[in-house]
Amino acid sequence: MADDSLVLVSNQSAVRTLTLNRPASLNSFTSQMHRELRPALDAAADDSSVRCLVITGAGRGFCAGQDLNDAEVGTNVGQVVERIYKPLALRIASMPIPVIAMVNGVAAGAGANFALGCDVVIAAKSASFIQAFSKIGLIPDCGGTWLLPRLVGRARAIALAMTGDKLSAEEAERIGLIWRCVDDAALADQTMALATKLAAMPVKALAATRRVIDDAMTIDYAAALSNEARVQNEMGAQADFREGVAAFLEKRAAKFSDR
Ligand code: T3D
Repeated sequence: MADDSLVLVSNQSAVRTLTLNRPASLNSFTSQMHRELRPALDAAADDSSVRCLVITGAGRGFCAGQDLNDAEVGTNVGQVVERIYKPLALRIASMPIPVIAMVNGVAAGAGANFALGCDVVIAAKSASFIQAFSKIGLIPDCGGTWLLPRLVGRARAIALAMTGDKLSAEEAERIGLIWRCVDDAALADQTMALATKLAAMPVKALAATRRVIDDAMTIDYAAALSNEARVQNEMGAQADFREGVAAFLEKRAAKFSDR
């Protein structure tokens, strides 16, 4: 029987994949999809057997942002952003495990910024990124105003956001908006290879790495150095650190378990 969930959940060893599942509308976000997505993200965060999360879309798109037919559109856009997109972006940024966006097709509006907020973005060559907001009289949301200038600099951030032009995945990789662009046929395998590799690593330290790098963007050099000392102190007290050092000295593969 077909699964009519709007967020499909699958597991491969320690890697969980969430697939946005409204392919006929390029997986644009509806209220119902958000009602399924948030608990699915929380469940991945809370399940200690999950050590890396992959997010992708069904069909030919990744996510076309807010569904413009959804009943909530036009009521109070600011409230939708405050109530839905802000917590969504913060949920991704606070995941205790690495999160990979596997961008299989067009990512537009909040769908683009949802992807860009993930730790690593891998896109198929046929995929594209569109800051579609300007075309409907809005500004970038779901973290776009914060992410874009940090990823590609102010000049490109403003031009991308103002024009709403489609950026190919190859160009997105070239300007540093995403980590990598790969052949369509290789997308799933290359993403799973990376996810499997990250899942076997000390994921607690990987999540802390994201945190300190994000912190460093808003504090001065001395404060960043102090932050490194503080978080390193936390990491140094974890079993993963002891295991990593022991494995190195014993010339064996490490088995990390902290989360
Ligand atoms: O409350 C709030 O709104 C605040 C939050 C805002 C956050 C946002 O995300 S605002 C930005 C919303 N997104 C957009 O404006 C993007 C709209 N979509 C497009 O511009 C194009 O669809 C794409 C450039 C993404 C892809 O173009 P293309 O030619 O490959 O596909 P298409 O034919 O336009 O779309 C295929 C179908 O998906 C089509 O349906 P149909 O005609 O086959 O029945 C199209 O209407 C539907 N679709 C695509 N995007 C959306 C959508 N339906 C509803 N909402 C969408 N965002």
